[in-house]
Amino acid sequence: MNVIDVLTKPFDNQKPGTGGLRKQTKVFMQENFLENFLQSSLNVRIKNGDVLNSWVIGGDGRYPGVEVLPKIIKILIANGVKKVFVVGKDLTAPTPAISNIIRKYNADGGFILSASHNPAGINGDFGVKVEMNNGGGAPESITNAIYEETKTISSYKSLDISDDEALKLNQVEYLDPIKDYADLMESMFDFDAIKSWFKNHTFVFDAMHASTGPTAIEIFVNRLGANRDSIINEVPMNDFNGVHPEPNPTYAKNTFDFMMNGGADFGCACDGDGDRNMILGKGFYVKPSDSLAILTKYHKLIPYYQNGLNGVARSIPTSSAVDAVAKNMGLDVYATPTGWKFFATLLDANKINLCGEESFGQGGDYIREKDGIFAILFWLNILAKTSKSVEEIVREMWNENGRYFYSQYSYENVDKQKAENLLLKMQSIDLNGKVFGDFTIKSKEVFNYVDPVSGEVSNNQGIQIFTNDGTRIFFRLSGTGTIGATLRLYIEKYESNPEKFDIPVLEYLKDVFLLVDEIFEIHQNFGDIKPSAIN
Ligand code: VG1
Ligand code: CO
Repeated sequence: MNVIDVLTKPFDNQKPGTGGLRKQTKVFMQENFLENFLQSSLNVRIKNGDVLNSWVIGGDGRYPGVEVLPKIIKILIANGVKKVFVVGKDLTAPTPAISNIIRKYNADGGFILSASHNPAGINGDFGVKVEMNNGGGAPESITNAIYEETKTISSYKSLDISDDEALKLNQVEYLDPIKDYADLMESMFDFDAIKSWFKNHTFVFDAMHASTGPTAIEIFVNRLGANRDSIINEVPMNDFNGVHPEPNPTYAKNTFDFMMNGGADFGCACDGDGDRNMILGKGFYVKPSDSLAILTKYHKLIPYYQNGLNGVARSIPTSSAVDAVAKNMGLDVYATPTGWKFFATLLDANKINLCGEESFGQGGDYIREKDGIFAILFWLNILAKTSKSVEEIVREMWNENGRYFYSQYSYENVDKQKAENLLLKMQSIDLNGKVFGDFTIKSKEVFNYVDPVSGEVSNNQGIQIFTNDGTRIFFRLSGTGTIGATLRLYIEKYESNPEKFDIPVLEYLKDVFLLVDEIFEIHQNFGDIKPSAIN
């Protein structure tokens, strides 16, 4: 078996985004596109002086993960990796379960073949999340260096063996991650209490035909006694059955409607790669930002957190509900840029033990990825220990702290150049003291982040505006889209009067929404567009 150098030419579009490199599947399938990116990623680690002894390959099961597996194995072994762990049947496993494998087997890194919640298949998207030895996504210093490598790469390493031979190499070990992950969850949560809860409550879990189905069956049905029928869309498919596997009211509409019509006591869903979750009560939708605040409030009910937390973190666009709860409990709160990789240093340094994002993601210090099933078990544990309903839990929090009305608006697939120009303009423009209708801009700042642990600087992570009445507006461009650009607008407004808590969120924020359109000249720039997903 000889190591060979295969000549290649650089691509100019391999800059990793919020969660790795994501492109349309057809773009990824161009000759050497994947190979270039993987070799560039390994080059950066090798140049950093890291010894790459063992490596994990996982994925959310989307096409063409299984098809490209032999190529990846050859590249890894040719680069000196001695042990390759291939995770999941048909390369299908939730990202958090893969993160757990990287940590448990002390791997030096990993490639997760996933474009997360983006649709899959030949007409969908594909992606690679580059993982570090802590089981988390590579920090910006690494992804920027990878991007530089991709601009000049001229060859990649491989082996002169067939695909079949590559799959059978004795350096390759195939792992089923489900047992390890389920054991981990069982060690963290009160499974006896949840088992009792399942005896007299109804439940639905929507796997959206993506990676979480088999893990959900093992945990909720086999270990916790949930009804087998309560796990729906559980068969993983390499195109996710054509659905957009994003667990929110728009894309998990059937489950959302079922729950809003009172279908079960508790409903939930996970995204394509299982790191996001949606939480629903009977006729009640829990906003992800509120969910993070509630997990924080009740953390002592969870055996794993019974001795308390050191601190919590949220991404900057996430609502401040968690800040209010944490303050009451005397906990530190950190605000990081969007993307789970920014939590990793805080988790590694044990400054925080729980964190989350408004985009349906929460997780903790036991791995380095967000984790849909973790958040769901956390909720079940709370329900089982308090004997309250989802709605009661949320309303109690609002009554204690006030309600942070919050919404995220995404304008998908807009002109990229125009979007980038708008962001640049908003970065430089002076808005302080400007009056728009009933609102006066109190402050406008560009969010530049200095990692409190590593000191790494990440500039231009979005624009934050406060108005005179305490409204907070955040604006950034998405880093996970694959066509055009996506503008993300986040609005938060605090309300202390309980009589107003039941005003529908979009109605409550209507005036601010119009203000945002005016400030950012959305219609002037992009014509008559509407936000295509409102979370
Ligand atoms: C989105 C979310 C962000 C999340 C990221 C990856 O990024 O806003 O909170 O961390 O997706 O999640 P962006 O740049 O499109 O806003 V996943 O489940 O796609 O790995
Ligand atoms: Co995801």
